[in-house]
Amino acid sequence: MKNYLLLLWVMVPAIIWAQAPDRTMYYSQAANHFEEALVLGNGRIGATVHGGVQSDKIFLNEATLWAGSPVDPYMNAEAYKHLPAVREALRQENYRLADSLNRRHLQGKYSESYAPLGTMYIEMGHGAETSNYRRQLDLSTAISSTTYQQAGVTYTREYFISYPQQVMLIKLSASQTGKLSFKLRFNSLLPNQVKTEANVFSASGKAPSHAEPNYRRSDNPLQYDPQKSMRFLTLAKIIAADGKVVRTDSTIGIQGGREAVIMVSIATSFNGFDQNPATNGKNEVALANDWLKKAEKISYANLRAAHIKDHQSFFNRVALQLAGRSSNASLPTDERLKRFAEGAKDPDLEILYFNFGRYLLIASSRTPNVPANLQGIWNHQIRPPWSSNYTININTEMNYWPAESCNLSELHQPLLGFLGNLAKTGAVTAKTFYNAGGWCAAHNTDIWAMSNPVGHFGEGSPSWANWNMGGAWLATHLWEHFDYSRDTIWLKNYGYGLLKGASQFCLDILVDDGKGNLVTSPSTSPENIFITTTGYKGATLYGATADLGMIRELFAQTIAAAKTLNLDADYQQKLSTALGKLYPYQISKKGHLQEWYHDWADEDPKHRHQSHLFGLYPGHHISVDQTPELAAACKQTLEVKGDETTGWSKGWRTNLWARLRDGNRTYKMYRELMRYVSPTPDTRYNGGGGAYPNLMDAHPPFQIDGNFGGTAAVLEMLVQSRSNEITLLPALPDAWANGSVRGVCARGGFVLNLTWVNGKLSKTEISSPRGGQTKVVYNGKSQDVRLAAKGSKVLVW
Ligand code: FUC
Repeated sequence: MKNYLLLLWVMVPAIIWAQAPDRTMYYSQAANHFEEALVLGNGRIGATVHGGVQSDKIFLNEATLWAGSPVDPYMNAEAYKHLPAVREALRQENYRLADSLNRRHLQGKYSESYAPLGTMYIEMGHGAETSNYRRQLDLSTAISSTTYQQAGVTYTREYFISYPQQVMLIKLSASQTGKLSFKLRFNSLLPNQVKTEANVFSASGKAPSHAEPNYRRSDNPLQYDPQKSMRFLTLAKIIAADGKVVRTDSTIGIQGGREAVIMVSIATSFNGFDQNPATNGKNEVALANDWLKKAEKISYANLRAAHIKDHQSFFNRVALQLAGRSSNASLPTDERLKRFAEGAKDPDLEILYFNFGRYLLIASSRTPNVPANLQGIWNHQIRPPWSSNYTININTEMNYWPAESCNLSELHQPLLGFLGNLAKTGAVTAKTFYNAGGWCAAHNTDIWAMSNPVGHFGEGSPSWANWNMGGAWLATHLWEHFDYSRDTIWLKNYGYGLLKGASQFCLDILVDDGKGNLVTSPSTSPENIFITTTGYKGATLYGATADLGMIRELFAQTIAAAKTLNLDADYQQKLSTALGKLYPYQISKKGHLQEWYHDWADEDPKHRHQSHLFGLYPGHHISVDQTPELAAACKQTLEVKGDETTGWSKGWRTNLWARLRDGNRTYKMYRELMRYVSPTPDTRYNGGGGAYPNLMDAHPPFQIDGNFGGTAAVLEMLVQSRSNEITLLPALPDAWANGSVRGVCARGGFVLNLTWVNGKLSKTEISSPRGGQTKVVYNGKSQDVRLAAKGSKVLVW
């Protein structure tokens, strides 16, 4: 009977629950801080809505609005001449000298910064007193709303950003005729000019031609060279059913109406990573006007319907249900989060966080060749933390961890397309810094696809500035995309060439360690500091485990890609010979996976980075079933590091524990990732990671990667896959004993629907759009599955 009721439960569509606490965020007060506000996006335009009563503040962004102009990859054209000296210092175990040479000679400029476009204010012509205030975001429609009552009148604002029409829509209404009065105003931290004409206001402005990172002291951190600066235009038009349009030099508004629609159109002059946005930019005026004109011809109801349809074509592909409804589920999201942090159960909140990650990817990753950055597309600061750039020693990659498994493969394309740009500047960096072929990228990149090591020619610590495996790591995304999609044509025409170039660079920089092993030299392990046996604390060494882990994964993938395409037999052979000679993984005296070539101590054994565990996750060459000793060493490393760390680092550890098949520890980490962090007006860099009231990841400060890491981890608990094997419920936590998931993608080109009851699979459906063969494993049993294109099958265990 109990089982029957549970089964009945998993079949009940979530739709009958009025509150939809697994896909609606709501609050009973307006947002004061960014970390409380609700974000909207169509993958290009971003908006952060505060829902204020008298004045609604909306931060606006555009994904391509960056400081800077095309990078000169030849910025340190003779750097490679110093490479032999660094290698020689390392050969002589002179780490101090190696650090100083690495720093002095093998660095380039910092990245440029993602720019805040501006803020739109809707100043309402009424008082501040309200009752029944509610502001919400429905993740299933990507529509946000603010409603409240005042003096017997109900006021409503509804906001969304249309992908099909490329404009933002805000509909304002009052329940009584004549009660709606408001005016629109705009300001920006960037130089801009506001004009009004009839019922339209326009703000045209420009981004800095150069912005210094927020951590670099400078007398002139923001420069505006008219020959280099990117331009932007924002148009806002009020379309009112009634009421009188009122206008000043800098505002437009409505007086005495009942209903009005504001249409916002934004464009920039960005014209590709290698085009000067000032002198050879796109015509942002024509673009913004064109989008506005086209959208205006369509009724609000039709714009809204088309928006929902478009959004749901992604959002509805996956559905997760977990049994149990907490009495907290009907509370405002910030309150639920606080109670959750105190230990309360709230399965719908766990689903909400998962859904929010999928929502964020749909909202931030739809602009060709422009991936979601450190803050997705939402940034209101002129010098945002870490330039809101692409930090590629973990952060950008983490943004895309859920892309394939969550059935959002198309949203991976902005990153994959960007790699084509990066490989171009990266070929110059490979030659000029390392005298190597192929292409590489270092610690950071930006919309201009800069690939050089950063640090500003000797300022940065080599521990982060000189790391050069960014291209290798990013290139693994190409194979992952193929492995999920099995799109051989894409692999042939696009992916393989980039994989080959990234592996070529690695092949060229490997050197013999004097004992017949191949190692990288010089090398660093992202952001960590070793202590040698003589007590020297440094960063530059030979053969960091992380480098070799990434190279192992990349070489194996490149070989697999070449085999799939039946190409380059000789190159395959070269790669496999090198693979066989790489310095093997070492297990330290204390039993953890050794991070350094030698068994050295760490300056900070609990450090947030754990790049040497790459082979366990996101890589695949360490696993509990195939390399149990290495997996046990990874576990020991994680035990030493502990669970308390920054947001993205928690996101990573959650996935690592899932790969170690420890469901309850994974679940514990997932809860840690969702730990309430209070919003603060200033940027805090200390304190543990978690989730802000708006569910955005707190590093702190806000950084979006942890959201995506958490979303990926949810599916990693339910399905794990390799090219030819899928494991079902590999790390199911006790807390999730009953549930179902639909639409999960697995490597090999498969899609799965699972239902489980009392911790046991009760139903498994597997399908394959292109057809394929795999082994499905559950609970120690396995079945070979072969499906024709569009074929599907129900598995019985
Ligand atoms: C790396 C991390 C930091 C931060 C920054 C954006 O440098 O070590 O924690 O996430 O990227």
